[in-house]
Amino acid sequence: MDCIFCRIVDGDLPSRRVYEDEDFLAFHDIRPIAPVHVLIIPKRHVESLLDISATDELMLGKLLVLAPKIAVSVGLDTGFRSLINTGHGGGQEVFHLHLHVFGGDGSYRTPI
Ligand code: DGP
Repeated sequence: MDCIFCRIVDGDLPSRRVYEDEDFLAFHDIRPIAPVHVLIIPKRHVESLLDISATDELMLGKLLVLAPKIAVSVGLDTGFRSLINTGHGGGQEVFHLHLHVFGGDGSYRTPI
């Protein structure tokens, strides 16, 4: 399996990290759609929301609890948008679950 985000977790590919703990990593998106655009990922490889089960409830809850903390830490203290693309039909490009957190000028519209 060759997963770009697993390689970022392992440090084999560079990224601009903004947060890391035992289970999660957050880093700036390489193709930002807003002035600030970060991705939050579980370190464990999960392809998408199509592949999760009840055993992932804690991980998904932690992901959402982390999002505002990380958003504020990168300057999005007045709010942010969040997005999860799921599967080919949902426009997902990288098949390692990630939450987009972006914002910064409030002048853009919902991208999809
Ligand atoms: P999605 O369509 O939801 O799968 O979005 C994937 C995002 O990942 C896209 O906004 C660009 C970003 N991305 C792809 N490859 C890399 C990479 O190597 N490094 C970083 N930082 N971001 C990447």
